[in-house]
Amino acid sequence: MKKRGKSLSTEISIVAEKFLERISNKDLFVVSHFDTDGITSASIMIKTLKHLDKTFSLKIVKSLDESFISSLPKDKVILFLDLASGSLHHIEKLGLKDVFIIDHHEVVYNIPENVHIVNPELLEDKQKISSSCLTYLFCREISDNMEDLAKLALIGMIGDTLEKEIGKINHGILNDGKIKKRRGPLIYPSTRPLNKVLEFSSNPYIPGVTGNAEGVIELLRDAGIKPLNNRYKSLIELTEDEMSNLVTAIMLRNPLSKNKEIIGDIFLVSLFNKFEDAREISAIINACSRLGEPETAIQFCLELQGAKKKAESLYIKYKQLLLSSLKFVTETEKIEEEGFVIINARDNVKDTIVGTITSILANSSLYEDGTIITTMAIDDTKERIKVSSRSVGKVGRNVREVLSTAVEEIGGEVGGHEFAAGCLIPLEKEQEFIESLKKTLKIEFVKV
Ligand SMILES: [Mn+2]
Repeated sequence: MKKRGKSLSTEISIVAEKFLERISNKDLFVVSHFDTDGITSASIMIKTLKHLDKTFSLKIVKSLDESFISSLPKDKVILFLDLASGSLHHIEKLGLKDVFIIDHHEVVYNIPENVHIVNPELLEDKQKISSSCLTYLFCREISDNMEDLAKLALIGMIGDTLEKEIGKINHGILNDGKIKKRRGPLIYPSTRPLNKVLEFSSNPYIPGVTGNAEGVIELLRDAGIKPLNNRYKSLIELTEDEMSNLVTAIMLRNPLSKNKEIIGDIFLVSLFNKFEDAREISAIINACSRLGEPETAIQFCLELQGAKKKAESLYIKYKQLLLSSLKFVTETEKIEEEGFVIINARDNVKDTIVGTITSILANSSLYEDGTIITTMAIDDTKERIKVSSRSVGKVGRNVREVLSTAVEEIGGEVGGHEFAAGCLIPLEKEQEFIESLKKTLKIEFVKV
């Protein structure tokens, strides 16, 4: 596809102007993705449309497929956030008239004439930026006084694990809203008492400290950090000296770790009038959505009364669900052969967390580098299976290609990339898929 030479801001202002014109005399229907980036994008858009006194309908979806797109109202302006770049062929075929897309996923098909799209993938000066940031920049263009929404843009970046790119986006986002930044060790969350946070820290894993309350006290003593009235400071309450002593103490226990991996930017955002760790806010939003309550996630982003309590209790439930699902997949009988593992969890693992579970397994030390782990879970329609594959250590075969080959005859669209991919297959093809996947993995293994 030919790249456009324009800058991102020029693209945004052209599309924004068109958008204002179209919604001035037509109804609007917004469709957004259910992950943190999609939820924050939708929340930014909702606030902006309210500012503009524009009514609209909203739908949050796990993914786009042909039947969903065909159900969209043809007489309305449709705005897709954080998705649709891979569905342009369906949009064209189904004859949607007025379509706007703000997204950062790969653009696979030609762009139909009636589709207006903001996507850095189309530009020569391509940058890694979340849909939430794109939506924020777009909304800043169509309305005034949007600065308070910058924090949501930042949370979306973190949700899409683009935190390392945050410093590179030069659109003033970090200066706009109530955002604080501090350099320090990337242990999490930074707003809770250090002893607890260190004890449960798995990333980074600190030998002798993670899971060891006495080791934690010793480390803090070495760093010269003492409790006050029996309470330890949180990471962000530390003085510069305490912070650097803490980094040294952690590194001494973990000689393999490099300074640059342990230290990074910690972002704090003000939500419900309190500064919170942006990583934790992102995790709370993600939890609500994956438990099937994206509306709570949005209410939480909009700082509506009652939403904080609800969202936090879903977050606790989600963490428990992750633990019980992990216990299930580690203990259940699996198909294990050289180079691959297949776990058919059926309805014992929720389809929305099967990707997370597979990633945790792939990042654990349970399997050798290059092993392909595939987990299957029945989704809530009870008619489909969500399949998720990862390659351990991010080396070896391209899992997206493996899955594509395996579903060739069964049918199903594979999304993702070389080390992490997924797809949906019909439930009645369960056994056929397992056989086909085994065959593919064995052939691939011989080739390697
Ligand atoms: Mn995204």
